[in-house]
Amino acid sequence: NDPVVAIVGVTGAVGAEFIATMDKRAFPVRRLKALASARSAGKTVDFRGQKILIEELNERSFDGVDIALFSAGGGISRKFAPIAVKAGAVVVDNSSAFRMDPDVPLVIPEINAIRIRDHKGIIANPNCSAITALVPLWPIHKANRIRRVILSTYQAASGAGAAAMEELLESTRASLDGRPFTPKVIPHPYAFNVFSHNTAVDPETGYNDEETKVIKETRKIFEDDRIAIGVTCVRVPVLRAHCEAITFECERPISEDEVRAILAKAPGVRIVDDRQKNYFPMPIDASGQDDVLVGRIRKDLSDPSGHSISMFVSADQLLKGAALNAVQIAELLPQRVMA
Ligand code: 11C
Repeated sequence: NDPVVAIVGVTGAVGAEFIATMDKRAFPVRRLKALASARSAGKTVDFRGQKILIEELNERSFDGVDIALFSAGGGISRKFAPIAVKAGAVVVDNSSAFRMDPDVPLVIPEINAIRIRDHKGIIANPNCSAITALVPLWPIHKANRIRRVILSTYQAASGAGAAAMEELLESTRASLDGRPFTPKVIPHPYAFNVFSHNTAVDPETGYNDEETKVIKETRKIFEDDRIAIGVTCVRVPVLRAHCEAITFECERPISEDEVRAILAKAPGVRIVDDRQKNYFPMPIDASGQDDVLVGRIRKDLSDPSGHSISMFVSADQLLKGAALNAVQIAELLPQRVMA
């Protein structure tokens, strides 16, 4: 009675990690349907020693499918997720299409797995910058409510897709060779550069879409509309792990030792915090890892009241930021889905 699983966007950076993550976690699969655009149809992907033929996504793709993992952009999700649900599948959607829909649970299993039971066919996977911050912030928030967060991201190329990762590599090679390079995917020269996140900027607030998502999704996942959040999202020339500098203010005083003790027990968190060796979370260590690495845990010296702590975190954008979180959700789907 193992489920038939469809992956929509199987040739993308997240699609490949869906397959690797299901394999690593021995996720039960009766049959895998590999779905992508017409461009990739007819190619194959490897899954558990088999070559699976990639099929073009169409309106009949979900017949007989129990679980559909989507990562092919908001437009594809908006069109095909309802079709998949109608065909009887439960959709775990990695896009932002349905995240703020009140009928759609927005789930990080370490935080609100319980919300999965409310689904009406679609469960949304949060934005990767939100997941990276919230996995370590949640157990602190539970112990001593966080009333304000200021965070800045250092985001990897993978968040903009496989083509952006390739562009980072290509533009770096061109730069080292002294060759000219015209960006095709990213709106700025990527090699040896840092730029504000490549999503639309609201002309009134000055916040880009990524920043707005972090604010809205945090409030929905924490079920706390009062939490005050300021965010700056920036892209750095790193392949696949995001970093974030986070300062938070709690309702009651909190010490760095208390934060360390809470995080030492927190699921999905690994403390990397060696002041002597100046060794803290780095994308090179977070890449390929399931946990959010947390370090530089220290008192925020700008708040003499003792309510505020700063820290620095890093997590694999393709794993905990996307595929791993989605597969963890799929693992928790009620048995009836698999019947
Ligand atoms: C990035 N976080 O790193 C984005 C990618 O809302 O799911 C994912 C965008 C989203 O650029």
